[in-house]
Amino acid sequence: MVASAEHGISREELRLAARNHAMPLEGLRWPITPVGLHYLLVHYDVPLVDPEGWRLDVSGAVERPVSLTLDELRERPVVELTVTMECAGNGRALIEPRPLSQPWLMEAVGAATWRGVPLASLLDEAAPAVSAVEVVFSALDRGIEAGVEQRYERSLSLAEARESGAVLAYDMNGDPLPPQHGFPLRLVVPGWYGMTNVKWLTGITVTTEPFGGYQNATSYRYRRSEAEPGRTVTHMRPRSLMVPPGIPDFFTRARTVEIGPVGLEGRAWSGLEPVVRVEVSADGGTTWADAELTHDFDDPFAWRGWSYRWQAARGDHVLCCRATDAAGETQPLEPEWNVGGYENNAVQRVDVHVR
Ligand SMILES: Nc1nc2c(c(=O)[nH]1)N[C@H]1C(S)=C(S)[C@@H](COP(=O)(O)O)O[C@H]1N2
Ligand SMILES: [Mo]
Repeated sequence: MVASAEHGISREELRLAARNHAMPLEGLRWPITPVGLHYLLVHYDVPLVDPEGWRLDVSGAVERPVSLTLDELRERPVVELTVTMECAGNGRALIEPRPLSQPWLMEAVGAATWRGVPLASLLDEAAPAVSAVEVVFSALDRGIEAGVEQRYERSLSLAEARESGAVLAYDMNGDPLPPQHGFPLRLVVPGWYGMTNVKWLTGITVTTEPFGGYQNATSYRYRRSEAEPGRTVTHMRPRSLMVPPGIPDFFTRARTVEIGPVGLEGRAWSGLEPVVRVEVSADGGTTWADAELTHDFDDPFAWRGWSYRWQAARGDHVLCCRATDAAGETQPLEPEWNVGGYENNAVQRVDVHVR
């Protein structure tokens, strides 16, 4: 289902947009996004979870099933990691015609420090069978999507589950997870798009068959047409964003800045390889100049800061930024259309009036 730009935003899209908020772009100023500014996406309803009755069960094709309370999880060896997380549908509302779903512009992102238990250690303890192929992560939230009633569930291959550095997180930025971000426990898989990071986690099931659940087999597939099977959506493509300079117009959010030197800043990230370059354009992407990169975190999947000193001349300008990762992948100027509106990492454009 799609809508053209001239159709405007429907009531349903507006309701989704109001429930699932983005990070205001000035939030890029913080190296770790304050919790209330981190983007939010909830497919169904935020569940109310009683921590006393809650358990994490590791079961299926394992030698030793494990069932843990929250206190037992907190007593285990701790890991902490900072990751930038972005929704796979970020940029969806900028693709023409617009796929009908959560209508993100480009701010469905945030960075947080997660603390919890390494997934690999728990899997080792449960001892997956030699015939095991996948690990399914099951959550407490339920709903209906495209007519399919389900609980939110996603799988990883057993190798990905063991080797991706995934964490079963109970703290976000030093406090217990807030309800909307998955209390009491969520999966965090560094470098992957948001949908992989299952919130309200309660079950981990090792399987000997590939998981055919909706969120893997039907949704989150990159397809150019409804007819093709497509490929799975996995790691975040390289992307950079800037803090819009100057002051905004209330309604259009167009920017006004004073003539002379203007400090531009932002952040850049990528899910497969680290970002090695950010460039800035002041003419809508015709000419580019290198920005300076900072290295704020040792975690490879946390974003990097960038800055650039722009000599603003009187008139109207379109500012852009683009990131390149260590594999040489660069952000495109235009998005590539696909059915779900996924992986749109086209460069940001910011209209600025210099006076
Ligand atoms: N149980 C559950 N986990 C979930 C979701 C969900 O709806 N239910 N949404 C996923 C999607 S699509 C994204 S983008 C991220 C968003 O995480 P956040 O809201 O903490 O930013 O959570 C993922 N995990
Ligand atoms: Mo998402």
